[in-house]
Amino acid sequence: MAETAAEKIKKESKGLRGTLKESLLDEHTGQIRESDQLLIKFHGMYMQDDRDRREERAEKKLERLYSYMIRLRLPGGLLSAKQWMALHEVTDAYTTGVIKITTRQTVQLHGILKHSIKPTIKDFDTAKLDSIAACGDVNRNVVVSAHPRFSPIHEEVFSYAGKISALLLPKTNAYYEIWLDKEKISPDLEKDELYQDRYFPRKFKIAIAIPPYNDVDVFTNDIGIIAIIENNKLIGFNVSAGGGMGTTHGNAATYPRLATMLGFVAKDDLLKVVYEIATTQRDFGDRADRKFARLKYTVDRIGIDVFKKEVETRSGILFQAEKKYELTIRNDEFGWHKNHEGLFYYTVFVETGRVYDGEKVQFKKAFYEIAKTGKAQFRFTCNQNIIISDIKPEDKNEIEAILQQYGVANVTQSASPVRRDAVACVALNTCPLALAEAQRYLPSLIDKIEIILGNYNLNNEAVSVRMTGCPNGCGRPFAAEIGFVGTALGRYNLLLGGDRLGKRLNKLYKENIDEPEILSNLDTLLKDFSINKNLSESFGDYVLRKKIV
Ligand code: SRM
Ligand code: SF4
Repeated sequence: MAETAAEKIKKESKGLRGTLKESLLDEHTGQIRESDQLLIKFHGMYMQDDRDRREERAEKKLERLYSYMIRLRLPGGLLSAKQWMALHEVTDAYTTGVIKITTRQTVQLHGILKHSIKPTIKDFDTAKLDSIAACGDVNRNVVVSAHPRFSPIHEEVFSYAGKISALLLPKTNAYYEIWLDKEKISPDLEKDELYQDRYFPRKFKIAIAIPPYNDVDVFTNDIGIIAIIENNKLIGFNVSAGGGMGTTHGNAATYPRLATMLGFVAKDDLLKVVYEIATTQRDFGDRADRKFARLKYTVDRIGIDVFKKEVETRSGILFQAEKKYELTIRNDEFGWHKNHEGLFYYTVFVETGRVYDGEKVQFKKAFYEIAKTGKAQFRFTCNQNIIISDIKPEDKNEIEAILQQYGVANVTQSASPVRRDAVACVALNTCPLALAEAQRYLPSLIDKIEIILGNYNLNNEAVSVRMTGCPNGCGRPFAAEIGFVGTALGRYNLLLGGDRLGKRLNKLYKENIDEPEILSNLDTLLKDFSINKNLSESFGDYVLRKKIV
């Protein structure tokens, strides 16, 4: 079968350079050339337009209001105080003003005009931040359980996020040449054994979980790695492959999938095995149809045993039987906690990951003030929240006072369990693929779900609710107890029966329903649940036991 147009663009891109330099210089349009729209993703950016203003612009016969979204590469999601200040200042100078924490432990900034891209990247570079490979057919941001330095093992495992990110980073110098005006280096020096000139068939994602935490939703990744700790020592990792969420409405051949366990490897063998899983996907992945190009389809097409054997042959490492582990927590642990070294950290609830200054809460002011003290670091979680971390006991009161002053502590303490654990993707107005609202709508739907829960004495139920504006699954809705997947403006598929820990997918319950239907369905289900649930049974487990889906 013929390869896709994307394959041709990658091969002819001269190391992801394409005509990006020329596109940037064209002052007649806010757009960049079509082929560059694919290539710019490999540099961590997307061309978008304000969908709220499409009609108005069309009436005025103006081109769409084009701008760019940038996503940082931040393995493990850690920012120093200085880097937070740089992020804040870049946000205010060039973007919509909102810092969006993503479901992969990093941030996105929206609304950057074409002429502001280079200054944005330059400022990030000064702060030792980059957006290389944050998007595109490459390995994306490597995520790792966020709870900071909970034990000495956390630090050791955390370091693997950086190592894997570096191992799988494209070798091309294009980012530095195009955005930072650095010297062109000899093509020989940028020979890329891993990506060659074709890169991966599709995006590629890796997560590392540190039991008992599964805040990274490890099984939804192309490679899901679980740290195995025995007698307080990291001995190695269980490695799984073939997770992914994206589906297409009406195409039954597409499906969400949880990764399949391959087995255990010693810690010194992890990088080799990860590398060869990646090369196997590079060589066996479908390059004729992007819908089926993710590793999950490769694994199912060639069979897990063949896939595993191929990785073993390439790496020279045999997978051992998987080791025992237990994942018991997926949500973030809000408020103050102390780690093994006596340092404090505070997990802030940031609804749908939007860091902004509003009437009730001023996240940006608070975090900027905290960063200015230089007495804390910032860690993002895959649940779109933020951990103010590594605070010495003598500095705790000062940080607490800032969190109080700007309403941050209050927002965190007063939110209900269902709200605190809910996740929504970006969707409208920037996502070109959105069919329905998500982050702009979920908070008001949660208000109504809270009332239903309250009516049945379920206020303390931390039911996991996730919403996305389309079936691509950016908020991992298929791994929630209650998943909403947008089908059209104001309409969603309702999926039920996933578990709270990310070990079981949910199933379609009702198709294409609007808010009144959503609420009446939930009312009936939650009422029955409150009457018939077993002691400490979760809603997802109840739905399954009662064969509701
Ligand atoms: Fe995503 C595409 C936002 C995590 C599956 N995702 C997009 C784009 C870039 C739309 C586009 O292609 O033009 C969205 C940009 C919206 C905007 O305006 O900002 C977008 N994805 C996001 C974020 C920001 C959602 C959020 O609100 O946090 C997340 C950024 C993560 C990051 O920092 O790297 C985000 N996307 C995910 C996840 C969750 C995860 O990785 O843990 C998934 C499901 C897991 C997976 O990959 O299978 C996900 N995004 C997709 C897909 C479907 C991929 C597929 O296999 O079919 C697309 C569409 C595509 O690739 O064609 C997509
Ligand atoms: Fe956009 Fe769909 Fe991803 Fe939401 S799930 S951000 S609507 S691509």
